[in-house]
Amino acid sequence: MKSRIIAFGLIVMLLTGCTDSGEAAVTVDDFSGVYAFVSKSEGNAYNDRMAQGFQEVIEEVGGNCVICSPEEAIAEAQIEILQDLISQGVDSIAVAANDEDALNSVLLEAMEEGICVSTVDSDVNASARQVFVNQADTGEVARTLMEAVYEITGGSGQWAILSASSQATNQNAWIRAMRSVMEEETYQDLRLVDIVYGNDETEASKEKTEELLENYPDLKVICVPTTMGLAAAAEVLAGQESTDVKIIGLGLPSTMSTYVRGDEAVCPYFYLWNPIELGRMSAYVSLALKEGTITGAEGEIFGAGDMGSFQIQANEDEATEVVVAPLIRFDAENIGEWETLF
Ligand code: RAM
Repeated sequence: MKSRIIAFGLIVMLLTGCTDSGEAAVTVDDFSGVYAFVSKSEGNAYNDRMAQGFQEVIEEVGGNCVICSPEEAIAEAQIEILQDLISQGVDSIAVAANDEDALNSVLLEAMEEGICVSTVDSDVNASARQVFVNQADTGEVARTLMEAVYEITGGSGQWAILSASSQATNQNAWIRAMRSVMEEETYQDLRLVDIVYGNDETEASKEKTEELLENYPDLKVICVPTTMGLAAAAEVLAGQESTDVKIIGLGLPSTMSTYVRGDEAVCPYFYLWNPIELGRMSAYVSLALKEGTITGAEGEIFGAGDMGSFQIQANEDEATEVVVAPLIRFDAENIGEWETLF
């Protein structure tokens, strides 16, 4: 699988084999190390915004940043990139995982080599990384989306989910948590008829949306917890001659502004966090791991620049994480304030 690596500064030398891990002499408060960020896939503006935030922080403190993005959102492509990064001897790796299990052995190898390993946006097994930078509380994301499904359907009827890839840890965690919210009495008249996967690709997501419309004529809502999927589904619905189907989900204001405005808006409102801040937090965590301020254990506290002080928590599965921020709700009223930012 071909992968694309965007290199900065010193990394150019690393990629051409001009230096190795033994030369990266880093002492406390010395951020001259090499900090890698591996996104889920290229061509996704959300991933680019995260990478932007990561790079800003690393470069602010004088570190060297390398951003890697596979062509497709699949684990195999990330494994290849991770193996490259290990052999180049980077100091730190932050990865948004395309699979909960498949990256484990390569990440364990990285940690055995002394590389600091964290996940961001989408986790792996807790034993294969030091800490997860979680964009928002998983239960809160699930409940917020379920409440939106409830409100838009009027509390009963058919709804479906358009997800990213079927292996993505974050997507599956949100869907699992939504299923458990659905068991509550309030949601008994709602019927989840299908879950389809558009792989965070525009064309595939559009096709899956069209299939849902065709297969379920009584569908009321499609819940789309992926930025690529939400924009694609919005485009399909906006192109329909007449449809009562609405979408809700997690989206980028920059891609959704035309779809939340007006009486006929296909997406009355949607949610996200700030992906640039998420990338910035991932960088602060990478720096704190490298500096030795934290190891990834529950209760540890670290400084995240102007974002403040954060504490590592353990989630209900005992996996450690840093929860970055509450969700932001976007609608016709406030989207103008956000659409130029991300
Ligand atoms: C997509 C990706 C990402 C997810 C966002 C909401 O861009 O699937 O992992 O967190 O949407």
